Amino acid sequence: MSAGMKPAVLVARAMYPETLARLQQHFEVEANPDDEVFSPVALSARLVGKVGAITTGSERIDAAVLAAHPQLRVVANMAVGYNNLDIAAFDAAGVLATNTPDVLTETTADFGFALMMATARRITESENYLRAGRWTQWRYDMFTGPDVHGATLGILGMGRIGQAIARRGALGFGMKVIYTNRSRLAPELEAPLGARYVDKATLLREADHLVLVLPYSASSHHAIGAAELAQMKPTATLTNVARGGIVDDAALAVALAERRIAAAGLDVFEGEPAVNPALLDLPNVVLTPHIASASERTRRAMADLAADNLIAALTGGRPLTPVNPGVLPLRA
Ligand code: 8YV
Repeated sequence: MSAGMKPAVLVARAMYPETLARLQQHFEVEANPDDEVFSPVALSARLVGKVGAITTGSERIDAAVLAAHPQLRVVANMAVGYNNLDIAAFDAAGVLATNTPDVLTETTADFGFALMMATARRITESENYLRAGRWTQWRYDMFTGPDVHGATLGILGMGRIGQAIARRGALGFGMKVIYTNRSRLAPELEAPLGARYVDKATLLREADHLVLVLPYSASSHHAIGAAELAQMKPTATLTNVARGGIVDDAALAVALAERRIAAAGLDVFEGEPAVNPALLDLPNVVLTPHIASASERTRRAMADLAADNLIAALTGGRPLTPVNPGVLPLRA
């Protein structure tokens, strides 16, 4: 880079114009206004000469990509989850990864709770019935489902979003909260929620509404499969606002079809945006296109935080939310 030239960065997907304008004050920005989802080959071509990138869950950056682009110093992921980034490879290459935690916690918890309620109270299923012109009379057992208030809320993955969902359930709906997590919460976090730390078998057995909010990794792949679904109550619901691949979607479709659990709410899917066709045919599943963090304000906050991280990392500042701070300070 010759003196006076701005460093080049890639913004891999379409982005708020205001965020792009801010990035352009510091960088030569290659944007993607058409919002094309790049194939690995196309992404690699776009990364030539770039020292930084803003990515989303749809771009995978692994050891091969990092090796092909040794000039790359920082990847700012516009998501709290970063399973699309191979962090061990980032560490090995000395490249910084950042994510967007905190700013989306409450918005994602709102949606997780709403999806759980829609699932339990059969909101989309009954709406489809109404829209299809099938509602001709009231009936005592029409679209009855399990209650939410007072029920047992099971949380798998009690991080920031899991705790925010638990708070809604405990304080707003009088739910009993049980949770399974890598480690037990501190007593001052557990106590106000009345939350009980249980093993996974107890969680599956006791939850009336099980909500998944854990990160995706090799160890959480198919954390909910046929064996786990078989341990749940036949009246229970399952809600996934975490990542596709944590649930075995094919096994879930079978369990829903055979009514081994009552219903499911899914915002994330294995191989999304493709959705297992077996799920599409079922009435007792609420399906949404990965929108749990999609409030206007939160998406802007995520974009701003990703941009702030990129700017800080490349202008000698301190990135706000590094995933692998061990690589700091970045090489010049
Ligand atoms: C994003 C998410 O919308 O933050 C996450 O981990 O799943 C969502 O908020 C999605 O990952 C796109 O980057």
